[in-house]
Amino acid sequence: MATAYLSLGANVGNREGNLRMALRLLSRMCRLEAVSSLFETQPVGGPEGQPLFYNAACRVETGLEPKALLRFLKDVEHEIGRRPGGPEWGPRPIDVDILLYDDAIVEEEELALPHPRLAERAFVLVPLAEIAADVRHPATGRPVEELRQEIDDSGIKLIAPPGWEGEIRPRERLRL
Ligand code: PH2
Ligand code: MG
Ligand code: MG
Repeated sequence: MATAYLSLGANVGNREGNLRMALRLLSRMCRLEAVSSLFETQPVGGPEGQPLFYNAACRVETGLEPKALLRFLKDVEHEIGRRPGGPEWGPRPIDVDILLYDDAIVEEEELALPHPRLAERAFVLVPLAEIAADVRHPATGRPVEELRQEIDDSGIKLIAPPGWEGEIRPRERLRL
């Protein structure tokens, strides 16, 4: 089994419902270990004026290899209504990205691990730091909490503390 950290984002439709549905579908192939708080975040990149995102992060245990996990996440996205195409970084009902997969470092066209923009993005690091503060970036060795302290988090607003995911109980309840 491997430990993976995933980022979840949505800015079309029922944003919270879509994230919750993604967590529910993930449990088909992954054991959900922890879920962060839910945040509303300013869009980074993409078309001018696109809607605000909801973002969260989770930790899973999975027997899927990285590329199989990626394909599974694409299926989850498809099931929630995501379709290929549209502008880069544009509006989407759901996006589930692999941030970290154990200590794997992968640089391939299909998949890059750790996520190449992990350390630059407040909408990733703020949720991730809640569930992975001491986890080290496999390439730089720097703990997530240290990376989180260096970024501007002014575009990130807390919507709901851990537990928002409702009846999909992760194994670890966070007390923040
Ligand atoms: N995802 C992107 C591009 N920009 N901005 C926010 N706030 N949240 C996201 O999840 C996001 C984004 C590409 O996946
Ligand atoms: Mg993404
Ligand atoms: Mg993606």
